[in-house]
Amino acid sequence: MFYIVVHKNRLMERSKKDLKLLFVNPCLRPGGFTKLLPVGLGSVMTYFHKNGYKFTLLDTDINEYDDQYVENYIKNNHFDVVLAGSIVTHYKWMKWFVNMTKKHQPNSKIIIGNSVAGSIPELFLQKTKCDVVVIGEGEISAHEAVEAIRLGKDLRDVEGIAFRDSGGTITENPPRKAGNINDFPFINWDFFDVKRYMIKPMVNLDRGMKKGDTHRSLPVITARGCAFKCTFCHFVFWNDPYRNRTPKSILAEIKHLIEKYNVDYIEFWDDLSFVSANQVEKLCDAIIESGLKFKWDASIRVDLFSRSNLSFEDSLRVAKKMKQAGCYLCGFGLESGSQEILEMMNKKIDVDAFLITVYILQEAGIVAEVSLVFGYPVETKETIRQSFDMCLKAGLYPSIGFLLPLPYTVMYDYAKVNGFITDEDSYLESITERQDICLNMTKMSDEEIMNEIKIGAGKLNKMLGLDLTEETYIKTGIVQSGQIKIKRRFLDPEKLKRIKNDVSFNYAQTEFKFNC
Ligand code: B12
Ligand code: SF4
Repeated sequence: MFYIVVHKNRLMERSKKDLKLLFVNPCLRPGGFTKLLPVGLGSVMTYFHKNGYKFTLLDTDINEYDDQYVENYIKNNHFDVVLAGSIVTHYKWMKWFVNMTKKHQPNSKIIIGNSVAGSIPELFLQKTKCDVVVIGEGEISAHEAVEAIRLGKDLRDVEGIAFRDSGGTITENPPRKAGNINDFPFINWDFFDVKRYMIKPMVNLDRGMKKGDTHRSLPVITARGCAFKCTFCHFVFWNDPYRNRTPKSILAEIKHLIEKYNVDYIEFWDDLSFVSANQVEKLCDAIIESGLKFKWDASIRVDLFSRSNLSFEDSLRVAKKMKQAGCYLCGFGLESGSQEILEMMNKKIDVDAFLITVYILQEAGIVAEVSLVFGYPVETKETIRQSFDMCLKAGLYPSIGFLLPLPYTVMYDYAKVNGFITDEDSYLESITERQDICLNMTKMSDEEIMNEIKIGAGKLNKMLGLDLTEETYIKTGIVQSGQIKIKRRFLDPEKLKRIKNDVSFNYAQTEFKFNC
């Protein structure tokens, strides 16, 4: 039974079946050579589906719909609620999308999640005609907001959102406590054109693989959030404790993906997949025991082994087990070769741990992928050199990026306080990607920074025998690091400096408190 209540703003209590929902997947990189499934959106849609909702998906990414197409679609199709989410670098597009949708569908409710709105709820509601911003973890908050809209209930009772009421007042509700990560349903990829998304080129070629080889890959989230708080970083689970799924739950999802889509590669797209060697070892034991065959990659930190205070032999044993369990690549940030900058980043790593980790991974046959962040205010030519020196010692070509102050980070506040950002709205409209110098807060000119980078990247390019040109030092396209032939220096385990372990408990059961 359902009943209809006519409301001032034409909202009516409806059955779930009658409420027309549209989910929109924006295109972050038009023309991008690989298309990546939107895990967050997929998870929210799956949650709605599980709770009895039907919906339409407008996937502008895989279909490469241009803005004119999107506008025509919105003009010609009516929806009661329109939901979308994206990273904050997509602010300009999202503003356009929200205001355009409201123009054509003034009575639709618009709900926006992910960092584009959730990291700047008040600003987003001020600068757009959005009705509800979902802050942080999206599944339950978005569902409750839609339920409130459907049933004509007060949005004030929905935790984890900010909204504009009919009088135009903006209210931010109390945050929602993080959900149990093992309880969220496995993402139902059938809502997407999954086949077109899942076939990808092997970027880092492994033994026995040739250029042009592809893999069938899908993402799996094994953990939400991170146990650290670097000053340039923000992710939507920032205010939640670090949570990781049980090996049983992760493997059940992977088994399902293998059986249903015949995948052979899994991307663990976590902020931080493994915080300790113990955690990764448990998962590897479970993978090996399950007999499932697939390759995978994961996000780790430079101190994966050292933080657990493992001996060199034990670290290598764990890394070899990772390889045996299918680990193909581990990505991590050295960020800088300067200890002073690492401290300003609140990175809590020791530069020396980097060389040891790279060595251990490579000895085990795992591709190590490292990223650097240039452009902290105290960056100098010397510190840039120090960063490249570390990469030269390790024999690794890094992913090169620049400090891109994003809302809800210490460096964003720094940029505001020091007058680098005076108008947030126009700053956010102007930012692109970390591969571009969007805001230079150093004492060097852009040219000076770039020249120093060219020198360091040039040396690496030569040493590693890559065919990069000055134009592709930063936007490399594909660096086939699996093909790089370098002579590895052997490090003496006795002489390795280790960071004393300060974390030896299960992060999944821990609430972290941070000072910054
Ligand atoms: C995959 C990925 C990408 C892919 C995106 C592919 C895609 N289709 O999603 C690519 C490679 C394109 C990408 C690019 C960039 N990325 Co990225 N990326 C990730 C990564 C590894 C996984 C994202 C993910 O799946 N998360 C898991 C899901 C469960 O979380 P979620 O997406 O946040 O979703 C939750 C909420 O946000 C919300 N939500 C999400 N969508 C929606 C939609 C609706 C309707 C609602 C209501 C709620 C909602 O609910 C979800 C479930 O709780 C994250 C790290 C991470 N683990 O989050 C970084 C991350 C999102 N990326 C980040 C950054 C910095 C970038 C870049 C700016 C880096 C760069 N090169 O400059 C670029 C942006 C490019 C651009 N053009 O703008 C930052 C985000 C920073 C920020 N403040 O937003 C992250 C958090 C990494 C980090 N720790 O720094 N990225
Ligand atoms: S940069 Fe990495 S280690 Fe630092 S807070 Fe972000 S996800 Fe965590």
